[in-house]
Amino acid sequence: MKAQKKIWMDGKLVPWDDAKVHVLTHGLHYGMAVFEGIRAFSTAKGTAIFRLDAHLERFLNSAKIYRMDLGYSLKEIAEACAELVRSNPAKECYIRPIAFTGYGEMGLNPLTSKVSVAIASWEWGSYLGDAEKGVRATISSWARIDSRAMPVQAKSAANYANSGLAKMQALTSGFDEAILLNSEGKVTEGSGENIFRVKDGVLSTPPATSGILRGITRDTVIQFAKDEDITFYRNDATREELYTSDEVFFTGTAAGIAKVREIDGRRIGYDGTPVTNLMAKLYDQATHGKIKKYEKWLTTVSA
Ligand code: PPE
Repeated sequence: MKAQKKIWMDGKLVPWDDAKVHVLTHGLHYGMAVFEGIRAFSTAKGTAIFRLDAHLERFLNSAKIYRMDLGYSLKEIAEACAELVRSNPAKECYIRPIAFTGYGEMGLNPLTSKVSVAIASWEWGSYLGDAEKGVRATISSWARIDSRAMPVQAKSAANYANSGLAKMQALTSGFDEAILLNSEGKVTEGSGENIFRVKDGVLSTPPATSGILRGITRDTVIQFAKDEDITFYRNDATREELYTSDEVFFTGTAAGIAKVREIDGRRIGYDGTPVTNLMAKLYDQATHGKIKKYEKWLTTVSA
């Protein structure tokens, strides 16, 4: 990671190297942290953050689920993100707001800990390897956490222990990414992305109730499908339905739209990937301010 100049911490910009926490920070021990992943892109009008409000709404909802009082409004956090991007050298960047129970009290009870909020930004390139070649994925033996045990729709650090285990298993077995099934054996998502498939021209993705994080990129692709008159369903899929799909792709802020070329040794998309390609093209153009009707999704932060 290339250091930037500033990090926003509890209301002010501090030098990158000074953005530190104590080792007895409550959230580090007990997993009480919620975060976001947002991207800023270059557009003809300057640097712009993509779907900032949608990301911050999810951030506030994650905090609400965990009873964390952030002490800042959506507008205040949005302004802080903008100020941070303006202060750092990397303009096309990844933005990471995080809220966590801070230093002061130990013991499981999170209610007595003060909540800290921080925002960092840095340059983050290709996330799942070579986009042109496509991703080699595997179905994980780790099941996706169940909302009876953890609030899966909160983007909380604790949930990522599940993702991390699946990711390590995939990488050490020679794959690029894991696909997690839920406790009923239905497809949920990747370790850090949602998943879509195409069969006979029909685009589909698992419903929120399957146990996924409801992705903003997923929502963006659903909007593209509507606008392009592509038949689209939210429906459950089994592993074998993925194996026999015409196309499969991942969506996420870090990953973008990432084509899957193989799942557990079964080749996917060998007859071409027209829907994936269209979605990737629209996403690239929309994020860079090249499609008028999607300009509403961009918040320009610097000229
Ligand atoms: N599911 C999971 C589990 C997930 O982590 C992400 C984003 C998504 C779906 C897609 O959500 P969205 O970005 O709103 O389309 N993963 C973030 C964290 C990646 C990381 O390694 O850190 C991201 O892409 O920013």
